[in-house]
Amino acid sequence: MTNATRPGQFITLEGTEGAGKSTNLAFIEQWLSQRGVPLLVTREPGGTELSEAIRGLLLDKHYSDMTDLTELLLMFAARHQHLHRKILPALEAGTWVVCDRFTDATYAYQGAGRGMNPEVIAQLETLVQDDFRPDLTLIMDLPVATGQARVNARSAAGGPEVDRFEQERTAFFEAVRGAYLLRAEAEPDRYAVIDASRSLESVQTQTQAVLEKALEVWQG
Ligand code: Z5A
Repeated sequence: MTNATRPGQFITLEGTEGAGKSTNLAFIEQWLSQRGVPLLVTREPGGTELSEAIRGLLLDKHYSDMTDLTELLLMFAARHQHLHRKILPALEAGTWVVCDRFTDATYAYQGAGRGMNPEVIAQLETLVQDDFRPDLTLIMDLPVATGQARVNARSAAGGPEVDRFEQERTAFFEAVRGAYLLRAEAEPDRYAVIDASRSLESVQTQTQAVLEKALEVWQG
């Protein structure tokens, strides 16, 4: 099933830590549901029972000796299960799927962050997804320091503990951010870059403009 022939739309959200993906996801869910769009919200790594179990391994600080290739393969193992057991069946049934992170995150984190060869990532992408790609990807962009300050404030307020990725240094997240922006620049039709450093209200206004356009295109 190619992007052009599937009845549902596949939208992904990306960004560095603390960019506000979870916050914006709730807004997207509400905005689309109010317009009668059948919707499934999910996340990566995760989204199915098995993929969530793999997520547990990937985020667990206990596995500090995980090799970069193990990490990459686990990301794609979780993705194959998620794609075939949850995402594709929903899209085929005409449901829109909004996913918190997808393969752009692999290019950004495992590719630019960890230094894994992008050609190897591309081979795994083809193996796992064939030619399946998101219809639209929103990149929530903000300076790394701003995102880190938000995450620290959230932790100080009793939020979740930092995970294996959030322990990384600033340079790692700078590389991740740079990779996202390069991908958006290379394929402007698929990506929308949201200025996530702005107020919540401004982020929602930017997001709404992107969704309105997507809905218009989909309705033909
Ligand atoms: N990963 C990978 O390496 N490779 C892959 O292929 C995939 C994933 C798929 C888990 O992802 C990790 O998996 C991730 C990359 C890796 N690690 N990292 N980093 P995740 O998406 O579950 O984890 P996350 O990126 O760490 O999510 P997060 O820290 O929860 O960020 P968020 O969802 O973007 O932020 P938020 O919770 O919506 O907002 C953070 C705080 O900021 C919160 O207190 C909000 O109230 C506040 N906020 C949000 N928006 C605003 C605005 N506009 N102004 C002020 N304050 C705001």
